[in-house]
Amino acid sequence: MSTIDLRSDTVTQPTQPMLDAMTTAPLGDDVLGDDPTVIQLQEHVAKLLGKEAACFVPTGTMANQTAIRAHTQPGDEIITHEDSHIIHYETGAPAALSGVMIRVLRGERGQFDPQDVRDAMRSGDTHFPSSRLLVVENTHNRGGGSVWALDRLQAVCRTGRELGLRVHLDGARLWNACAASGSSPEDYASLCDSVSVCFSKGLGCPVGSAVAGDRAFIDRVRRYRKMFGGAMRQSGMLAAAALYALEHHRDRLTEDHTNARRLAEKLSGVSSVRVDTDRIETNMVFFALEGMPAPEVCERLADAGVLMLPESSRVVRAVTHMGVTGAMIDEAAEHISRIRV
Ligand code: TLP
Repeated sequence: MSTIDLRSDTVTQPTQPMLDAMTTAPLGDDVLGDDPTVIQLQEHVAKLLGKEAACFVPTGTMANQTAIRAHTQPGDEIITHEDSHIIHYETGAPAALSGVMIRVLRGERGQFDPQDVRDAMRSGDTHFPSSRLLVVENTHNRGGGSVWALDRLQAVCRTGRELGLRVHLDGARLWNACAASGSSPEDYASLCDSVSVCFSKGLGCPVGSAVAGDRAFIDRVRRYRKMFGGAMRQSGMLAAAALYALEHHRDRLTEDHTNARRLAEKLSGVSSVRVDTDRIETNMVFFALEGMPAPEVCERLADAGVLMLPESSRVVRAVTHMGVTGAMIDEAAEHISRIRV
């Protein structure tokens, strides 16, 4: 039985040309600062995001957590949406690694307005933690892969900065946001002090993320990368995959978005399925099957070779990526339509 894996866009396998780029890349020792391919990637990413410098790290989690550590002091407070990845999927790391509190904002699809940020700011009263960092996420994972409109994000970030906050963008899927909105990575990054991006999601690399920001900030990130155990040696092999993907795999992200829409449209014709096709902005589809908990839907689908993950007790998440074709989407939709409650 062949498998259709829609659990995440992290499941992709490297292509042969990507592997060729990895095995022929010139290597050094990145802890000693002389891996030429890592240096090339960091310079390229910094330029792409319009920042002074960038630091290559193994994962999106480490990108976010080194950034949080570099922006804050223990006891500080982060302001972010209640559905943020840094809250739900990073093992409590802001508390464990940076000793910070998190104050959450509510809002549709992972987004909020300048007034929400103003309302969450602490005054300088001695009782309170210090509001230090605003974290935004684009695309927003638990928001269903939603894309921030540039002007809304601009208003939110401007307000945060006027209030004296630093602003970090979790851009694990910034490439998808750009493919969907037509805005450039630099358009979004220019609104923020720091940005994390991933190469191991829609871009199809086996490993790798980066943090970008000003030079002094990136020097601190590099130090925390070492502290958190993420400084690697001949990591040019991994950086080569990222350089390859940035050049060859960004333009094709719209195919993933088309496939997500195709899945949602097929499912909207199935009477037992609840799906909002208007909410498909990038490569994620959230849907529910009436009368069946999401874990059971996923189990039934797995028996048919279709893999998805429960997003909550009722909602299932399907994510499209490089390894998924339109025919696979049709087959997955067919299996979902055959589930009987
Ligand atoms: N997201 C993963 C899981 O952790 C949920 C996924 O399958 O979607 N920021 C955002 C917005 C992310 O979606 C992710 C990964 C990360 C950070 C962390 O990246 P990694 O997995 O490389 O640590």
